Amino acid sequence: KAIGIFDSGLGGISVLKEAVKLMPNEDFIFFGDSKNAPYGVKSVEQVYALSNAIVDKFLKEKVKAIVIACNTATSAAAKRLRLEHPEIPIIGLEPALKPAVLNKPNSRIVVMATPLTLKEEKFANLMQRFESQAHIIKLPAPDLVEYVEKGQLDTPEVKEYLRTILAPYIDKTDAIVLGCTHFPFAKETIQDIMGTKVTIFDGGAGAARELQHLLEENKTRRTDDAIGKIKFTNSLDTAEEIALSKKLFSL
Ligand code: DGN
Repeated sequence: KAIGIFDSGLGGISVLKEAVKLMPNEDFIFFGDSKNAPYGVKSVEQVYALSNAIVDKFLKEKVKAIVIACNTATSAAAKRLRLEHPEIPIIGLEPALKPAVLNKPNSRIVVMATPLTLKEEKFANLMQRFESQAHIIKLPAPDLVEYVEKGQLDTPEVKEYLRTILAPYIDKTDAIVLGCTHFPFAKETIQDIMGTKVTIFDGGAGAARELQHLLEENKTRRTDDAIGKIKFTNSLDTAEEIALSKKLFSL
């Protein structure tokens, strides 16, 4: 059985890459809801409804686990989806604040994410856990989602946008947390702007490890060493969208 991974667009491919790296023998189906992207500026109810429809679709495809490769959908819908679908393990994504805090005591950390992720209760709880150990700043970056959706990772427009929003934090930041799965694709551009002293964290590898752990616990981890199949699907069912998905995967 395959593992279903979805995102409100193509960003979740950054998580798929980590999962494939860790478990190359598993089969994966990636579903990008690019037609409805971005989720980051929608209401909780809308994000839940869209995510629930994707979970139903994956259940029909008989996947063995589902990864919500989207911080926004995780904060808005993961809890409810898990309660409503106890028959399937559902893994979510959250901003990698913990590793950033543990990396350096009392550091100054900028968390980049969508407006919805940053204003949801889930992030407020996460922030509360760590705010006595670090100086944490929330930086919404919704336009970066749109750029990555268009395959723009280091064009002059992206650089200009990132330079503008990051300007107040240059030379005043120890770490950046990429709290949106679209953002790792622009990691190099962000690193160039912030300089090499800034450490960048994202949640993809952690989510992949959690997935592996869960499959092992459920005894559904594939044990042979065959090369797994990866299928890219998208709500914008066009050749361009699938080609862009494959390109992002190969970066
Ligand atoms: N990739 C999504 C996330 O991790 O939050 C957000 C994309 C969006 O729809 N704004």
